[in-house]
Amino acid sequence: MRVVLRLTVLLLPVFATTAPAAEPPSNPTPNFVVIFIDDMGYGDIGPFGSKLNRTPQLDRMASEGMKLTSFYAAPVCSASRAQLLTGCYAPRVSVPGVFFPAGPRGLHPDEQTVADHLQRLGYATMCVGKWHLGDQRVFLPTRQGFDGYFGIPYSNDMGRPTLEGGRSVHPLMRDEKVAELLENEGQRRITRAYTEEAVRFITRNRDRRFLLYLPHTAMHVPLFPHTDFAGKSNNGTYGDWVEEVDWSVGRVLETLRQLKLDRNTLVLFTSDNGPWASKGKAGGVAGPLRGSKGCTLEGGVRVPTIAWWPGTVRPGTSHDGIAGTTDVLPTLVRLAGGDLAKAKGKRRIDGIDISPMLTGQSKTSPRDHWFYYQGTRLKAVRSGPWKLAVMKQSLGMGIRQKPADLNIDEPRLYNLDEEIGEKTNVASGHPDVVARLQKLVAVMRADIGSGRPGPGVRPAGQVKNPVTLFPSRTRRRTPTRPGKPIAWQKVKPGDSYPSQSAPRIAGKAFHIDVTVEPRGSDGVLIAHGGSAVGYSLYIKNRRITWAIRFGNNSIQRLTTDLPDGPNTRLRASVTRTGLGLQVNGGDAITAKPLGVLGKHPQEGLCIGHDNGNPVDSQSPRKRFGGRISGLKVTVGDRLASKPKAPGN
Ligand SMILES: [Ca+2]
Repeated sequence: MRVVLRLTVLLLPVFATTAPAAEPPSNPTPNFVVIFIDDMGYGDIGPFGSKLNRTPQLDRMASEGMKLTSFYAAPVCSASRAQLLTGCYAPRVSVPGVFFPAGPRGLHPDEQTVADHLQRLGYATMCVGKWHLGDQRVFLPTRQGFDGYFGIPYSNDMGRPTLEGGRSVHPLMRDEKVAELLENEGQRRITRAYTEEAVRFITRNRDRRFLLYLPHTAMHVPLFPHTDFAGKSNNGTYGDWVEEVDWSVGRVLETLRQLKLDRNTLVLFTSDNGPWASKGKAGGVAGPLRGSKGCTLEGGVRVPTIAWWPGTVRPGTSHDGIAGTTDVLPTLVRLAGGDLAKAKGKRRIDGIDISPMLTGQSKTSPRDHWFYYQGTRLKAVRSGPWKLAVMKQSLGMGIRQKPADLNIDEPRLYNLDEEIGEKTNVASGHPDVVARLQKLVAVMRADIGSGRPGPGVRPAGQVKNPVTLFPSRTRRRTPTRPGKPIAWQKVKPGDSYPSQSAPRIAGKAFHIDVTVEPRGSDGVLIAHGGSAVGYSLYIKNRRITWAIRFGNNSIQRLTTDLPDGPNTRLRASVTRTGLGLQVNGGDAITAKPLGVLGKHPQEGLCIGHDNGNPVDSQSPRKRFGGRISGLKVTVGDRLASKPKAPGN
């Protein structure tokens, strides 16, 4: 034993001097863990400068590994996942945007994913988390190279109503079957369940080579940190969930250490797109970058990335070379000893093997340019420090401001080394650089295309009769036919009306008049909608509240004292200038609205109560015991505002 030990000690320095990447791994074909966070911004974790979110595990991961500071994903969820798994820019495989539940399309089953390649090389493969590349059976992870699957197969704001109860639920799948239907609150368990599943998979396969793909449901809105984390961070619910994700990363790395697999495992931590900034406090931040999720500014697609492989990836390092999710497939296949040129079902990919950059064999990235697609449109290209934008760009999904410098089609050139926030157009001073980058754009337009698909595009998968994963009511976003109007002079506490009969308030100004005789009773006076959108006017603890829900995590309230006296006249309103609440004809209290109700609430209108999912969870649950008279909802002009975009 002593001899062996001494030999090891003697040999170590020799490796250290001849191979700057430290000693090679004891087994040349490592395991892989790819942790893919949803909607986490460039500035959301400690290693990338966050002072708000505490991420001790990621701080340690970065101190033991390499930060990749110019690593690119795609602007939205499905596109980003297609890119990571196929090694292609998303529009090449016809996944430019986002898939919805029970849609007919998905990633084509013939595409060769990184899991397909590694499975053929003898790896155990597992996907734990958000799939989002189609929810029809032929599109599921188990048909794309993964031995097993566990997770919610699409975004956590894509719940659908069940057939019986009508409550919105999310399917938690085991392989190809729905194991459980989770209501929103059930999502609080999801990060922990994924983590435990990941730990079990690693432990079970400790004696095999494995690929664990761990695309978390977090940090996508609506935010559901576990109760152990809720309310614990310094940064609201978003910070709570970041801290839970950080805990999860720590659990995975600690499992690898305990099983002595750490020196044999490459772990990549990254995000699928930038932060959903239009969600305000419920979205993350892009740090020094401009833009957010859904756009091709750096903040939309440059993501916080860490590579960790003790003994191979040099600890505490940082690399600014251009790389992206397209490069994961060729890098992992190469490290696993595969040869893409000879691989079965060989297809053209855009990815490049970046292992020399990870292992320290190369100081530069093997990749010298990156193309920025939004949907099918080629919006920009980067080469070295230079980024050329060739079309209009937005600040991100759901952001209405259109800055003049982005809202033009003339090419704009930025030097990202000098100004990472890409604000100063230096095109006029560098016509040669502009011309060189325009040539790159022309080559790509002739291949994948821009707007229209080019010759290098392969089709998405498509099924004829898509079905929901569980028995579900058909969701009609807007009732097709108005129902029988409400006879306001006859309404009384306890009444419920179907959504079709309720006044059409989507996008419009409206006000509610009512006279109440509370008789000391709390209760909802009138409510229309539920946990998605709606309004609720209620009395609680001798206070009147006017609540408007604009989305799952977005509610605005106006509250004032209920005066003494038998009858109180109330007018609650949504107008062009804001929300208002007026008592007995006096001055209204007002607030600027967060938006307008973009769509007609699907749930019914209730008088004197709010059944099902209440609009405001803080409203009283029992029926209003006082008297109501003169109740009426009056709808006015259309407000100049667009409905909110659905989630991605
Ligand atoms: Ca996303």
